Amino acid sequence: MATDLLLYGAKGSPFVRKVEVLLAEKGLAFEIEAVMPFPAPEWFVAINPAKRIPVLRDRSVGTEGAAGTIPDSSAICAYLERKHPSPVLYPHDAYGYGRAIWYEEYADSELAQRIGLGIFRPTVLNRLFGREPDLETARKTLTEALPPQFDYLEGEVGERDFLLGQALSIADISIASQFVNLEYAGGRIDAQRWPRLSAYIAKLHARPSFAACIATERKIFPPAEPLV
Ligand SMILES: N[C@@H](CCC(=O)N[C@@H](CS)C(=O)NCC(=O)O)C(=O)O
Repeated sequence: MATDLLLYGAKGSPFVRKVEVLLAEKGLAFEIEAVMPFPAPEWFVAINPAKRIPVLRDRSVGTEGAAGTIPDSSAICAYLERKHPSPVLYPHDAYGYGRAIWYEEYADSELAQRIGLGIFRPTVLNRLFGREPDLETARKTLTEALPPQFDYLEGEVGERDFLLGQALSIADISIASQFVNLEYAGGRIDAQRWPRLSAYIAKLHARPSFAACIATERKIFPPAEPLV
């Protein structure tokens, strides 16, 4: 076994990608074992009753059943930060730390709901599973539900490359990961209307950690027609 870290998940999940990017930024080697959650296999439900990917197994802790496993991308990333503190991806000052956790939660709930459930699933996943894409839902989400979120992020990003301080943090990784799914569905951030957000996301996606994930995933999710 070349590495202790085994990630259960599937390509295309923004939560799996979030963990992959964090692992890459920390320079940690890992293996992926494919688990599709629709529906999750029985052995997997036994280690994650939420039936969701990702789950990490640290084989230095346990190799069978639930031993050594941690479900949920946020729990996994927090675990990896504690175990492998360099480079620091959670600010150390109390306020910065609180803000980082807020942005992570915002990405995983508010953005994921709109981009994942409102755009990616009705288009990309429908096509992947041989169903008719629901473009109407996706377009409505992109043009009505997402703009207030883009306005919020445009203001938060300001002139910065990173949301918190001078360095990449879990906040940037979580947010940028959701935007990869928007691109796979043919959704774009209008750079005229949200220039800062659009440049911020583009820079993050160009980092080797994100670029490597995107290059692999592109084989499954080829460029889509623009949604609008
Ligand atoms: N809070 C979880 C969310 C994970 C999640 O929702 N994963 C999706 C795939 S992107 C899933 O497994 N969905 C299965 C389902 O909805 O049944 C995390 O951060 O890991």
